[in-house]
Amino acid sequence: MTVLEQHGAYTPAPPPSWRPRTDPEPLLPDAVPYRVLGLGAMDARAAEQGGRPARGGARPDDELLRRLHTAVVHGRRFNEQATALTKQGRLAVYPSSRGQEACQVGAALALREEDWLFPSYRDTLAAVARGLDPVEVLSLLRGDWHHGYDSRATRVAPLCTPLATQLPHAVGLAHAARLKGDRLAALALVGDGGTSEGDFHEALNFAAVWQAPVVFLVQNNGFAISVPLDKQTAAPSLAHKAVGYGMPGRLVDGNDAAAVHEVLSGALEHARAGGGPTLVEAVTYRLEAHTNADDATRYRADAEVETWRAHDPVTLLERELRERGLLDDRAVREAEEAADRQAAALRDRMNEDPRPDPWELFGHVYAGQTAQLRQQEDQLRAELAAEESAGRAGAGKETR
Ligand SMILES: Cc1ncc(C[n+]2csc(CCOP(=O)(O)OP(=O)(O)O)c2C)c(N)n1
Ligand SMILES: [Mg+2]
Repeated sequence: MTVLEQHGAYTPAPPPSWRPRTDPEPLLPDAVPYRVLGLGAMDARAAEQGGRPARGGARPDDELLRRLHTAVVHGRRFNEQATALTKQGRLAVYPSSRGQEACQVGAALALREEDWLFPSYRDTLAAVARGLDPVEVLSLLRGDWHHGYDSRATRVAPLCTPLATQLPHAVGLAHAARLKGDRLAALALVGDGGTSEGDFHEALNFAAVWQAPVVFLVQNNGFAISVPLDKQTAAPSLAHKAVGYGMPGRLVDGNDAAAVHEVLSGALEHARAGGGPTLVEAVTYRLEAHTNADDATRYRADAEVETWRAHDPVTLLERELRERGLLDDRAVREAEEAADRQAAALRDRMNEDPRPDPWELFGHVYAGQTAQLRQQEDQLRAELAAEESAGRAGAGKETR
């Protein structure tokens, strides 16, 4: 006898406690990435030809465009400087976000002071654009055991290297804030590759079930090291994944700083107001290798990179500002010179040798010291003392 025969006709019905929040339709992302920059010019051309205006049509204010431009110019220069510091042995590794500056800056400027940012290792610019000290932001990539800045004071979690583990942290913080009655949102950044991690699934599921005030920004830069997106997912877009969790998905042009800023500002405000989480996919491209230790020519064609250079986030903003009469050659030069000065200051500070306190190695491992650590600490003390007395003896000989 089968189970069906035993119990009669089986009518599938959801358990009574389960109620889908909405129809799937409003959760679905747009078919094409949302854009803002260049639409004015496209509208003008369309009007000349008697056509319809371009989709969207939002007009960000001039002041915001200027701020975004200054920040992306500084961001690009910062990426160049940090990459140079790896060659000079001053940074252990650097994952450049060249090409992704609009995502980084758009994200940072969409945050309010009370909000939290949960970055990944590639999101140094977002942390710097939020106002953190660049040297502190680079601490981990310099090889320091410490992540460099005070997360509580800055409301920026450590740059996270284990993929997607920052996402459940962001959801936990956002949920706790809601329980405490704090009106804030958490913005968690993750890469396209990170969306294949279990932590991504768990974070989005919890966020939607709890309606936590959190926004997930996937920077889809085409690759997870050498793995292209088509080997990562069979979904129509990464933003579509939102629907399965019961939250809205938004697709945005990740090279368009104004569009990223607008979409994230809206999603963050929705979250702060109690509307729940949003998944935003920003379509962008990593113009450089995964890190300075990677050779991107082994897995992608130069022609592909060139196509994306034509859609460069810095150029897109510059063109828009020039079209609106807000930027001329002199202003561009001034912005670049200011970015050069900041990069030089960063270089000088990074050229100073850090003086780590060796005893910190043992200080924060366990609440109480273990016998093994005590032994290692004694060994190090003896070695340092021997080095110091050898140094004194050497110095003594030289003066004689
Ligand atoms: C849990 C975990 N697995 C594997 C790695 C090794 N790893 C470092 S970066 C990376 C690719 C990540 O790609 P993506 O999420 O697209 O971010 P992107 O580097 O493109 O910004 C991998 C697999 C890791 N850091 N953490
Ligand atoms: Mg990627």
